[in-house]
Amino acid sequence: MKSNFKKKALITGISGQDGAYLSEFLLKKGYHVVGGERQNASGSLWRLKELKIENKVEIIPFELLEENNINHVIRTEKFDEIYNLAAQSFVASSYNTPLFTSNVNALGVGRILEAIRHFSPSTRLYQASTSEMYGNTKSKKQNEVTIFEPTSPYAISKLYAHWMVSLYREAYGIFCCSGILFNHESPLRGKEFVTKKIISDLAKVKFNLIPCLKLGNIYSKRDWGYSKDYVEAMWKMLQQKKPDDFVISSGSTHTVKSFVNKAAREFGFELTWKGHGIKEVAFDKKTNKMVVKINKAFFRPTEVNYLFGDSKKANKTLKWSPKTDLNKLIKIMCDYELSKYV
Ligand code: NDP
Ligand code: GDR
Repeated sequence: MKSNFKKKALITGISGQDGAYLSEFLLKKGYHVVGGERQNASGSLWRLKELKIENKVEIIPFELLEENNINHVIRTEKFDEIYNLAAQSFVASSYNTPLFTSNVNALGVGRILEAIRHFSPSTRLYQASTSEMYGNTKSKKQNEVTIFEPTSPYAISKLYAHWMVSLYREAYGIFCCSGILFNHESPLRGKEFVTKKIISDLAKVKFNLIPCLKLGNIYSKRDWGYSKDYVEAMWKMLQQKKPDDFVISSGSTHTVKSFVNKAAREFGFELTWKGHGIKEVAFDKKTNKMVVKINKAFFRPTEVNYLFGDSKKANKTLKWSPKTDLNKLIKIMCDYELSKYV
């Protein structure tokens, strides 16, 4: 039942990285947090357990592919706020499942917007947009007015959702915002994403559990921030007087290779790189052991080469700025990884 003292929020994708940190954040603010979880065989809420909040949130079935389920949930629960974090979020997978990705990430958002419009028009919606929508833009820094040039099925699906949010705001007066978030990571990041893969595999190399770390394109640049900082910006967007879109980014950009070098140092490796292209390898200077090698299986059919966000608007309007720089983020992630081995 809805209390007078608490706002009630639905977080879709509660089992994901951002879902966990946003739950923790909203609970601290006194929210009644309802988590939408899709039904699957593993049904894992390990991230909520890790943050020791699994018993503090209410879990309900939620499936972005199922219109009846979405209509029912939004009509009966009358949320103050919905944070739509659910998505097929792995860019590389979207090349193998382009239509499924679109059904979930694009039409799924259309389903939520229609349900809000018809059954709960005063509910505020946060939509998880992405820097991937910029694709290979020529802009040196990307902000809210930079032209989108999406280059993957994932980015195209997210751009549909982004424009639908903008349309429903204009056409129907729904309070809906898109946060254009640049890459953000944490100890709870999914293991298929490059930062977590690098750190988890470097730890395994250190403890001789695997021979080396295998990567694809190490020359793409990403603007990496900390998920725990970024969920605060999501909340701030929904507390504004007027709905709007905001870029959320860290203020620096680095290559994957630079991330590897920094993380390797945390594990006691000093890397020296040799060779070019798929023959490039990194050795540890002290032991001469091969630590990293390139594997063409991890390259994508198209790549986003360079992302660097400009979040001045969020800084000015939301009074939001990142608190954790890349070195600190890497240390947090490496310390967490090492704690599993002691
Ligand atoms: P995760 O991949 O960690 O989490 C995605 C969540 O979506 C999981 O809870 C997953 O459930 C759920 N989900 C997937 N498909 C469906 C479906 N059909 N119906 C209902 N739920 C579904 O993502 P993040 O937490 O990293 O990201 C959150 C959102 O922000 C995503 O939309 C992502 O695209 C977007 N984003 C992320 C950025 C980042 O750097 N992390 C940057 C910009 C945008 P299950 O556990 O069952 O798989
Ligand atoms: P990204 O994140 O595609 O930016 O999407 P990811 O960590 O998967 O890739 C970042 C960059 O690293 C390169 N790369 C590899 N990537 C992975 N996953 N595995 C590898 O072995 C590897 N080797 C090199 C990639 O080619 C890429 O250039 C993330 C997701 O969270 C999206 O949901 C989100 O929208 C964007 O960030 C912003």
